[in-house]
Amino acid sequence: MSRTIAFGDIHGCATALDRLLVEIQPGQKDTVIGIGDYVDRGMESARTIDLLIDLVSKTKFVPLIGNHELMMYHGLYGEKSDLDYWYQHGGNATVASYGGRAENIPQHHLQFLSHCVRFFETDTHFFLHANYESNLMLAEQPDEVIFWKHLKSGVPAPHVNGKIAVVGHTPQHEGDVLNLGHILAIDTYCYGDQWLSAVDVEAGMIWQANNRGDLRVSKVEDAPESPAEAE
Ligand SMILES: [Mn+2]
Repeated sequence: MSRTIAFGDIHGCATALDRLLVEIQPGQKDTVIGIGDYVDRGMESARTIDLLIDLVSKTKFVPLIGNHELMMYHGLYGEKSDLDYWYQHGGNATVASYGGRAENIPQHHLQFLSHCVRFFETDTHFFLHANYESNLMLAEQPDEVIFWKHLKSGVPAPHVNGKIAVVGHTPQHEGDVLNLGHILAIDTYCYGDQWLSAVDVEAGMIWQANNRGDLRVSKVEDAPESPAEAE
C-alpha cells in the first residue's frame, strides 16, 4: 500500500516531527511532502533538517520551498540586509540551533535547502506552500503568491486543473486542519503551542503531534456548505 502524506509547517518543532514519524513510519512506497517552513521560530531547526534528510533515503520525499527557506537562503547568500531580515523573522532561532553561528550550518543542510521545489502534484492533489492563482499553471505561479500570500488575504477559486490544493503558511490558530473543499490548509500552528499535522490526503486521515510529544489522530472534516473564512 502506498500513501501520499503531507506534513504542515514544522518551524523547528523537531520533537513533534519525530513523534509523527515514529507513529506513521513512512516507507519506500510512501510519497511524503513537506509543505515548507521547516526552519525558524521553533527551537530545533537543525534537528528538523536532520530528520528530513533522513526521509530522503527512507521514502519518496518531496520537500517544498516555504518563505522561511527563501529568507534563509537569501540571508546566507545575499546582502547583509537579507541576513537582518531573516534574523528578524525567526532566523535567529535557526542560527541558535546551530550553536549561534551561521557558519556552523553544515554543507549537507545547505544542499537540502537547495533541493527543495516550488510545487508537487499527484493525479488528485497539488501541493504548494502558501497560495495560488486559480487560472495560472503551477509552474507559472508568482513568488509573492506561492510563497507569501496568506489565505486570509484571499481564498482562491478552485484551480483550473480540477485538483485539490494542499497548502501551509496560513496558521490555523485553533490547531485544526481546515477543509474548504478545494483547499486543505494544514499549518496547524505547532510553534504557537498547537499541533504539527501530517495528512494522508487519499485516506483523509490526520495525525497530529505537539512539542510535548502528545499525539492525536482524526479524520479530515467535511467541507462547509457555504464558503468559510480562512482563519
Ligand atoms: Mn510560510
